Amino acid sequence: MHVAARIDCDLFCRVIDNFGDAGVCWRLARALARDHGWRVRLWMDMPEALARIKPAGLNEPDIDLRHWTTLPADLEPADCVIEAFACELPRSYIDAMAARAGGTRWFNLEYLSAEDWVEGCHGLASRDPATGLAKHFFFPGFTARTGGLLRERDLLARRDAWRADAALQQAIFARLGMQPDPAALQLTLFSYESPALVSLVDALAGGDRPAQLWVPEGRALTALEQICGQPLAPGEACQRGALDIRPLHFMDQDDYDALLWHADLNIVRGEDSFVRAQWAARPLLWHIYRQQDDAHIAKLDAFLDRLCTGLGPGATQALRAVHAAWNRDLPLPAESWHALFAALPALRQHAEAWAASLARQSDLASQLVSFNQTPI
Ligand code: TRH
Repeated sequence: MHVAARIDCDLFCRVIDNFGDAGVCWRLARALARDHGWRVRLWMDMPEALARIKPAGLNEPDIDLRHWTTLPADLEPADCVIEAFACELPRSYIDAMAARAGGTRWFNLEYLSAEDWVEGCHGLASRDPATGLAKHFFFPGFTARTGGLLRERDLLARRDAWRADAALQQAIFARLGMQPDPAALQLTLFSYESPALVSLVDALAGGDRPAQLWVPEGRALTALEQICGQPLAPGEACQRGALDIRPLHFMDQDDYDALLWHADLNIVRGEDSFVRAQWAARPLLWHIYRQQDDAHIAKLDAFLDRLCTGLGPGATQALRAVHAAWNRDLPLPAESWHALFAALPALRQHAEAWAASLARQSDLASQLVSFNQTPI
């Protein structure tokens, strides 16, 4: 019997800010290790960002977390080297890759975008001028001609099992200190600061239906403290009319998935929570990471164009209106929020179909593994 040799991988990650860089790299490392049997050395310059999303420790036998500053000058590079988000490898390491007996494969993992140009750039190579070594650009994306999205093999089965099992749900709610009210609209908030947040609070507070807004610690909770004019701490609730604001501790990444599975509307941001909200198959509002020259607006529109295909005109308009206000710092009248709340059943149905269609694509780690096997 032929036993395939295990692939060793060096995955390099620099944390620019927040948690997305660490969050994406951790998910990729875990999918490569668990789903594909790779051994991963994860080199991070700020392991403390990872510690926030894995507070109980990493506990992954095939992932070896190393601090970037401890990278030895004479390190033997791995079979496959992934540089996340153009984080720039040390010169000595690139030279060692070029000199490595048996060769090495080198990928740059790019940021996610729904824009059309991604298809033309995915898989292209550039050569290191000093050594001639090829580096391939690996673009995540939403179409078959991109590198796909991070989705571990068992994710959707775990999501569906959790949704079907009240005891599993209660276990997570108890761990997170949550008491969801079945009569209340359930929302989660993990965004950056936006002037539209105050209009959301007002619309929910003045609504006919009770609502619970679950808010993990961080920038959005701090913004809410200013809106409410009082400190908000995990474990405490703050009532404003029909709205019950529930601060939560920043939680393990896997528990955050379950929170997204639970809610009727998830307000998410950046890259990783944005993708996870899509796998939750529930309506989402995306606060995109702001870029210079408003480059993020083209990215946002490209995503909404894809997402809204096949969605009815009323729900499309409601979804676009709240995205425009939230991301362009525009005022948002209460009617626009109420239009969104009214559209939630249609948006949920659409989110289920959207997640199912995305799940027909090969996931990012599987595509990277296949790419790694193709001869250059
Ligand atoms: O934190 P983000 O804003 O991260 C990023 C970075 O800013 C990065 O520089 C930028 O390039 C990128 O966005 C686009 O948002 P994101 O990507 O959603 O990452 C958040 C991570 O935190 C994600 O892995 C989920 C995790 N998380 C937890 O583990 N526990 C929690 O309680 C919450 C709310 C999130």
